[in-house]
Amino acid sequence: MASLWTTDEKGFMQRALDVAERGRGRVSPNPLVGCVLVKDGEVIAEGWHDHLGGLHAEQMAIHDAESNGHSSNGAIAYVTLEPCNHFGRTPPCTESLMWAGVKEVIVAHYDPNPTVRGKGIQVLQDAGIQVRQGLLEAEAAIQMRPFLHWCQHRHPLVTVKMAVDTLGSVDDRSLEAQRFTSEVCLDHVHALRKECDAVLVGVETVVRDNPQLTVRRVETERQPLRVIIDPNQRTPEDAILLNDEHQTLVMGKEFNSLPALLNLLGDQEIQRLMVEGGPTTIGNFLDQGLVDEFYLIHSKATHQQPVASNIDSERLSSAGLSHTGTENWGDETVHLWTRL
Ligand code: AOF
Ligand code: ZN
Repeated sequence: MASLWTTDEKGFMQRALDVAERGRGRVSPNPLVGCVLVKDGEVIAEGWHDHLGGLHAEQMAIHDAESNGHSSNGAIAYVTLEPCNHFGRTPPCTESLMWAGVKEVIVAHYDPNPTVRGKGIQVLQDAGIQVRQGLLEAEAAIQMRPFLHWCQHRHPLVTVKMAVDTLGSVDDRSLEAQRFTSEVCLDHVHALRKECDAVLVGVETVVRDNPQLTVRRVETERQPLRVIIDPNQRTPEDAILLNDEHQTLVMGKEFNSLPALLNLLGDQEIQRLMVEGGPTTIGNFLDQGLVDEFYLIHSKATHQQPVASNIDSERLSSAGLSHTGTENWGDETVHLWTRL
């Protein structure tokens, strides 16, 4: 079947997806959204949802057109998410688009938010604006995956990060707790943490590493909620997690059932949870089929007294994950496994 969309149209929506990236790590629990306004085949303005509480993408694009001396009247808006039709942190984008005189709106992905669902497109059509939906929809779905996942399930997308040595070991018992991956790799880990609303470890990790679990190596305006699974109250009183200025939740034995914990986090609008625990905690998430993404970091180090990760391709596959990519993070090779 011939493509419904022209190359130019795809290019404009791709640009909307690209500008949406500027909000990454800054907009949760809202999705990343981008918008470009096109007139006579030229982009006259662009906008994105920049930070929580900031303008929505469409409104920023309309504003951008005005400040560049362009009129939005008669423009086509390419927007990665169905425009909202509700008064929330901002007034409805549907009204802004109408007032701006936009003649057509092309949408990548519908908005599954129950207060918006379907109505945004309907309202625009009722106002005589042509609307087409579905352009680069799959790409938009990947970009806003935690938001879509949370709208559907009301609990967070679970992203696991685990580093192993050449033997598949996560730690060296012969040494004090220490990092065995490169500095550049650590930068990537912090960038990934920044995209997550919460970071979880088991109490073993707190006892052994006394970690901070904050975002430090990349710029950020907020810190993730830290979560410790600690059924037997073993978190040391002087643990950094309990004594710095950031928030930590200690989950006791009533949260031995992980789905209940995920629901509780979902209620707090935690849309993406990073699990950085040791083999026991990560194994529990895997065995219960609760992992959506797994970053397996392969270091070139070899431990003297290895602690087995018990993670291999077979275990990841049987937890419902597929190998979807390989990246280099400094000296390390990272295999990404994803629930498709
Ligand atoms: C849009 N354009 O750029 C975004 C939208 O609380 P609010 O007012 O910021 O609304 C958040 C909801 O609006 C969010 O859950 C999602 O449904 C939609 N986000 N909509 O038209 C945007 N970020
Ligand atoms: Zn909006």
